[in-house]
Order: sequence, then C-alpha cells, then structure tokens
Amino acid sequence: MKTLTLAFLFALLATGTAARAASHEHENHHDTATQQPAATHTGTGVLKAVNAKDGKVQIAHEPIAELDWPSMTMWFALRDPLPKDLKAGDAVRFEMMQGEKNQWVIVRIGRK
Ligand SMILES: [Cu+2]
Repeated sequence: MKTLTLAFLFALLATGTAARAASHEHENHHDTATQQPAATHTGTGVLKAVNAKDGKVQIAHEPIAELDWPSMTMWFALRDPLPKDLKAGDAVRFEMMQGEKNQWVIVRIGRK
C-alpha cells in the first residue's frame, strides 16, 4: 500500500513537472485553436527589435490574460508597415489577431 501511494505521488509529480515545462514553450502558448479566429487581442510590452524587410517585430510582451499567455519575448508579423516613430526600446501597445497558419499578426501598434 505504501509503495503504491509513493508510486502514485511520483507519477503526479512527474506529470506536473512535464505540464509546467510544456506551458513555457512558445508553440504551446501560441496554440490557441480554441480561440475565436477573427478576434483581436490587446497587448502591451517593449519593442525589442524590428525586421522591416520581413515585416516583423520582436516584442517583450506582458502577460495577456484573455489568451492565458505568460510574459515573454517573441516575434510578431506586421499587417502594415511599422509607424515611423517606433523604434527598439519603445514601450508599445498593440492589437493582434490570428492570421494564416495560426500566425499572430499585429494589426495596430503604437507608443504606450
Ligand atoms: Cu508570446
């Protein structure tokens, strides 16, 4: 009985650890298949890098509760060219929606 209980506890611990590790993976927090496809979500963060050629920005974003996202640094596609007054280091507020292939696309961005 004691052995069984211990084995059960270890199994629980192992499961918990695996679940926590997975939740920190980028893919995982982007897997929002259950979300409404056309909904926009608002985020805030700091602009870290700009790739104007590919139309992408890297943002260290704050947690986004409605998507259950933790804070993290990630790349977003831009639907439109980045406003000229924005540069790396700026605090920003942005609106995004899921585009093709579940990629997150920023549809509006500005200084916070
Ligand atoms: Cu992210």
